[in-house]
Amino acid sequence: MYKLYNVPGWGSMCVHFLLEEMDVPYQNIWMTPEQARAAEFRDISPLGLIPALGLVDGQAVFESAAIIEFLTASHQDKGLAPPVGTPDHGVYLAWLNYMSTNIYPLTNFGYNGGGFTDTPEQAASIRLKAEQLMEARLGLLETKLKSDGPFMAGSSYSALDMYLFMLAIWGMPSEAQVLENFPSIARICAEVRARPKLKAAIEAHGVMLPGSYSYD
Ligand SMILES: N[C@@H](CCC(=O)N[C@@H](CS)C(=O)NCC(=O)O)C(=O)O
Repeated sequence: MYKLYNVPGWGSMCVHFLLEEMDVPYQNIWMTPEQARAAEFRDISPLGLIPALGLVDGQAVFESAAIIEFLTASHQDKGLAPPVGTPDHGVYLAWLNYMSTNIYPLTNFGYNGGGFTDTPEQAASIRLKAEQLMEARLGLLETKLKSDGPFMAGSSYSALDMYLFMLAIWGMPSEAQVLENFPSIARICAEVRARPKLKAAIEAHGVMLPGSYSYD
């Protein structure tokens, strides 16, 4: 059985949602931030980052995009990604990695400058720049959704929509601003929040109400 290393409101959200949507057996391991930062967790996730997914043979997959791709490829019958090896799958991977490498890290810069500075003044200016970049990079997704939607993978709901939902929850300066600026992203968020299979997990992360996530 998979083991999900899960911290409420952290990057394990998208994996938690996907596992619930796929309805595959897994053990949910709730962790505190302190447990995630403890030295022992680095045996599972080398940088001590959440999410991580324990596998049946004792190995672990880390990096959110790798976990999402691994799960959707391992359970293709669940239909939460285009079939592996098709052109649509290539495009799916491109957008998954676009979000994990170009948008997710910006959220880290929202906290104390993401570890790139020790001074509060510099952290504030890093945060401001991260907000501007997030606006532009989410804006690109909004444009894509308008031309190739209604979902991130085109005509079908997929793991990408759950990933985008997580990023919107973390939106800077706020989720409310993201939902107001980007109506197609807002529509995706509303659809993910309304998925019956996800209700319990979304509530467990405390993000059912738009704007309930806080960086503080
Ligand atoms: N590139 C990683 C980023 C993961 C990441 O930054 N996770 C944050 C939580 S959202 C974390 O574990 N931070 C550790 C900490 O705050 O100590 C991924 O996509 O999985």
